[in-house]
Amino acid sequence: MMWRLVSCTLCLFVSAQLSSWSVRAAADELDGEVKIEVLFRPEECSPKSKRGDLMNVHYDGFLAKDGSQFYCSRSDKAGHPQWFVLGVGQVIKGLDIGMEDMCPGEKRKITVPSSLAFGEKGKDPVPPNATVVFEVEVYSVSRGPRSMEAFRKIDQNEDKSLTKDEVKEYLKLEYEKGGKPRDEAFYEKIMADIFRKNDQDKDGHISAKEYNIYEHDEL
Ligand SMILES: *[C@@H]1O[C@H](CO)[C@@H](O)[C@H](O)[C@H]1NC(C)=O
Ligand SMILES: [Ca+2]
Ligand SMILES: [Ca+2]
Repeated sequence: MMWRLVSCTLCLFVSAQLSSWSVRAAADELDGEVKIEVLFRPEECSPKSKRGDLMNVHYDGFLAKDGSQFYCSRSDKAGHPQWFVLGVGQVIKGLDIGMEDMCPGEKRKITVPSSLAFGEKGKDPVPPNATVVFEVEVYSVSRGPRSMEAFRKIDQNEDKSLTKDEVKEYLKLEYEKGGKPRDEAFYEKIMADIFRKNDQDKDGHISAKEYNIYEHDEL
């Protein structure tokens, strides 16, 4: 396939930047729609992703106009798939929309108008007003963590603050419930990602406020 021929080594972006690209479209710039093409869907397609789910995904980003690649998670962070919470602005709006209802193993090509991607200004090396195309492959979809119900479940000592131990314990339970227990290194990786994205004041705890920062997004 054409897209695949573009080498991953051309990637210029790091994931820390990607997760901070929370481009929110104003109502008056919703002129384009996200186009979704399913490239592969497993026969047994569940669970299906919804807002608030923790996703583990590989994604490559290309400019629609010439197919050049500007992001590739496979060459970033030693090629580990990326973790993010769906639907809360941790990725561009177009991916939050385009990755709903996906199951592990599913692959999609998602075409995103600039208004739901990097906007009129662009974000180097993405030029202004650029339509972008993402190829995504989902590795896992797990419930939460971002709901008040989940928060209370994770917060075992009920002090309205989540420690790393509490979050890890919760993740382990979730993965064991799903019949897929993982090794310590796996959990450490997720934890690092979760705390980097959510522990805004870097005090080693996720407060209810930090956790619930996207409450207005109707999760
Ligand atoms: C981007 O699009 C806006 C709205 O159509 C337009 O005003 C602006 O000039 C464009 N910018 C560039 C660099 O093409
Ligand atoms: Ca606690
Ligand atoms: Ca904190």
